[in-house]
Amino acid sequence: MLIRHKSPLDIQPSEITSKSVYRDRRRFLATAAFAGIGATFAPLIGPASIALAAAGTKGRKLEGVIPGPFATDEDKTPYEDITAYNNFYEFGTGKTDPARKAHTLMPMPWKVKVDGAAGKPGVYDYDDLIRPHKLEERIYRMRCVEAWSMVVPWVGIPLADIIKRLEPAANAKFVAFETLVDPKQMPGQRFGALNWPYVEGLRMDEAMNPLTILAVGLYGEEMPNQNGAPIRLVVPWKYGFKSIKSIVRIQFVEEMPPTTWNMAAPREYGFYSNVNPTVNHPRWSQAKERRIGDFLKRKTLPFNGYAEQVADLYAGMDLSKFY
Ligand SMILES: Nc1nc2c(c(=O)[nH]1)N[C@H]1C(S)=C(S)[C@@H](COP(=O)(O)O)O[C@H]1N2
Ligand SMILES: [Mo]
Repeated sequence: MLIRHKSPLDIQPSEITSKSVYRDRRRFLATAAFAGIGATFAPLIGPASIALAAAGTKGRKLEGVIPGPFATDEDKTPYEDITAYNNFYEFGTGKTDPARKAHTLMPMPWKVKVDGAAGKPGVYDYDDLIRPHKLEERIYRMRCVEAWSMVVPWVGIPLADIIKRLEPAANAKFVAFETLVDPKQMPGQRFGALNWPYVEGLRMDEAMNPLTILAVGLYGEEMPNQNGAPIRLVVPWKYGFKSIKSIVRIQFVEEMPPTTWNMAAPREYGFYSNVNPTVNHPRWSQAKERRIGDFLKRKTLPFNGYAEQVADLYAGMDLSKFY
């Protein structure tokens, strides 16, 4: 295993302060031990160079990122956890599979097909889809249906801005998304853990809500493969599985589209999948969650704490029925 060396002069203060040096240090020590580097050397290296050594494999910095309108001030989950503990069944069902295996995904060049009831259908290059927009940082709480959560500084674009450019027709009531299918790049697709492609969908008003983004990075850097490079959805008031990764198709449709987890287990996962502490999963409680890195659990909030922004979307709906 190689450790990439960088001059200590290259380091940006933000690289040290925005990420957990402690985690970097742990990771470096593990790497050093694995590489057969005497652990006795580690204490001689200052925290900055330790962070640098661990930073060797991180993505490229994204330019021109502006602060977005929504940013929780809770502690951000360290980069190392956001990129090491993932659900991305295209690379296996284990939480560490994506980090270990997603290097075979080739996020560039990348094309997204836009079809259905759109005034501007077509096959868009990543650049055509993304470049006309300003990149924003959105620091969101993310809540997995498995009752763990993270705080992620995403970089992305309001989905509403992209949808407006694609000119959906009046009869477009839902937006459907699809993930890439290519077992060469996504070895987990050789197995039938789920039906491929992974598909998801939103009602048009959910898709147009200002909280909903198409994310292209995190911590100011390009999206790591395991987090859904190069483009993934982020819908912070819904359980994590709605936030579909590595999107290759956006389709405007009239009827509610099928969704992967609803098809896999309809009794357990509905279309809406709003975070709701009062509606338990048939096999476990949803009242609490463990924030990655915390010891104690915390209470889960209705709509994951975003009720003020989104509760109106569901006025008059029985959310125990439309789960
Ligand atoms: N294509 C695809 N998208 C996916 C998944 C997946 O298996 N395949 N897992 C989902 C689930 S269950 C969660 S919790 C989030 C995890 O995102 P993260 O790894 O960036 O934290 O991705 C979601 N998007
Ligand atoms: Mo999830």
